[in-house]
Amino acid sequence: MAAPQIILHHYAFSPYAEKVRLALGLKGLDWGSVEVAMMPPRPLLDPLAGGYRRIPVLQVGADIYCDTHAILPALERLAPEPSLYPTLGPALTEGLTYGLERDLWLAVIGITVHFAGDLPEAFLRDRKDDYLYVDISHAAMEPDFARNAQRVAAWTAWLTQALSDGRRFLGGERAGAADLAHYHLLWLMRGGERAGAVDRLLGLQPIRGWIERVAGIGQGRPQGMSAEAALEAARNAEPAPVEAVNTVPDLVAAAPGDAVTVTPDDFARVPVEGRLVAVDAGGIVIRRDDPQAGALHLHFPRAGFVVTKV
Ligand SMILES: N[C@@H](CCC(=O)N[C@@H](CS)C(=O)NCC(=O)O)C(=O)O
Repeated sequence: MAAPQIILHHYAFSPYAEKVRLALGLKGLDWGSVEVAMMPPRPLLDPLAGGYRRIPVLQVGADIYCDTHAILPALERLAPEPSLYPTLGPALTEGLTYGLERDLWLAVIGITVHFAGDLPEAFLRDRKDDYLYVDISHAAMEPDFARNAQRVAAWTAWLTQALSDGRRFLGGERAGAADLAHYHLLWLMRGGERAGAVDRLLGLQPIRGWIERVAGIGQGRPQGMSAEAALEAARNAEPAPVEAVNTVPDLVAAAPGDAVTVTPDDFARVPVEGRLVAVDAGGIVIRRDDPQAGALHLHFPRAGFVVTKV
């Protein structure tokens, strides 16, 4: 069987990866599944992602998509039907889900830790020093539990109200990215043995049918792939052509061809170096020439990333 063209670098326990696995399922795609460690070092992903350390990362040949808000639009371009954006369209869905995830992420982790107890010491240290910059041990999160629970429960109240007219998915009959972005946050909190307690806390009993429907979308057709094979696929490919352009010069003071860094402005603020190819309303593209992976285009969303000329 030919190796799939779409490759996801991910680990099982990652909620943002779950969002993308379900997007691949919604579109019924074949994909190469490269399992990475739950924390660095990730020596075979670094040549592709240039040090961007968050998971998931999507690869299509020599094009590397960092962040789910770059990954889902890329999947939509590659395989337009069925759409990830029924009813609300891509702009509104991406905008709303970006705000939702960003606002709730630490509170969702707080609720997860409340029920799950402590995670391994090395994991906690990694998340504090190099990802969240917050101590997510049980002892450190617990004083904020009531605030976190109130915040997340206010959101799940909106969610249950939205679904209370009996619609199958948030946009109506067809599932889309809005469902996935709400679901993956619940997926983290409700993991393991926690589902019953979390459902009671957040009033999720009435929407268990929706939760099961979203889970039932499945993950498409993953095919296990080695990290070496993914590197090889990048080496053997050329990045897809992109028009060199900066449509927002007042916001990003760099021209195509300039050396720049692209850095997340929230978590895991590791600068990725390259040459600017394009920046416009839709996203940021930089080129990297990597000794192991060859010429690459790295794609980032505009929201949540800073471009700096070096
Ligand atoms: N805004 C990012 C968030 C991604 C994210 O925070 N992913 C988590 C895993 S679910 C992560 O990278 N954790 C640290 C790590 O795995 O190194 C996206 O939409 O992709």
